[in-house]
Amino acid sequence: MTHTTVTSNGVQIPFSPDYFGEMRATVLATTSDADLRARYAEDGYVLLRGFLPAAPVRKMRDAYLEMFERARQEGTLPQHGTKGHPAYAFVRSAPFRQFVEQPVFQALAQRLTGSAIAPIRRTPLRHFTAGSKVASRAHIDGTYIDGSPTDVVTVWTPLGDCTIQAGSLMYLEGSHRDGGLPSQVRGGAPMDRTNDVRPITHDLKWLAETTGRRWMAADFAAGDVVVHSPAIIHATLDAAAGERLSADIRFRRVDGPQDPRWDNDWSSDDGY
Ligand SMILES: O=C(O)CCC(=O)C(=O)O
Repeated sequence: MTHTTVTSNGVQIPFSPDYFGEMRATVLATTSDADLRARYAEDGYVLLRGFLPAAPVRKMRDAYLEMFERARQEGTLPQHGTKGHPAYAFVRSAPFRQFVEQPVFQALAQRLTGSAIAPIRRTPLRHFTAGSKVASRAHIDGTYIDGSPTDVVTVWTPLGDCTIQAGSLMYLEGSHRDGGLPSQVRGGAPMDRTNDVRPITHDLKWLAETTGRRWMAADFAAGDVVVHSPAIIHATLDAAAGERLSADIRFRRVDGPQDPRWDNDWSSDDGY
């Protein structure tokens, strides 16, 4: 961790131990199911280094970026993830579907929940272009998906290396254990997008100071994944070092709530 200041949606946050902590990694092979679940409950996330071989992850990245570059050069880029955008076609393509349907993802979600689980078809592909001051605002997934924390798990999968400088995902320490937090801070939180009530804030420095919690961050390499609870507040930094790509691969308990919209492929304007 060598940077002194980082930004999210253009807002600066000092890269210091007052604001940031280092995520801890879990070694799947040497961790029992009970310990894995205990850690997930305690941290609200489980970071798994080298969960996938790096080469197929990089292949996904390259395949998408090739489509994206072609469309960019042709000048035919609609809003990210809408019909006609490469991300829209990509999440519907056979290689991407094969990638997200790898049995290891479902087996992981099963181990973590200890229940029968089913995949959620809708798989967002996030792409923040290099140098753009645009990032995921602080939010909990529970706002976007119907389901209680134990019912849905997200396997956040960076498509390629994703260092802190490149816009890594971060978690507000222990925030999943305080369910009242989002509504407590919402009223007074700075917000750059007033027409959307779902994010909590784009000002990650403000949120850390207001809650007295640090952002837990890590430099990710291709093949690393993080499983997170829909109750934990998370956000990303700006993509200051290259194209920033990731997929949110989700599962739900089969005996939990089911939303028919989960069965559709993602598009960024599906209102969900
Ligand atoms: O990758 C991102 O930018 C956001 C990911 C996210 O919010 C999620 O996986 O729930």
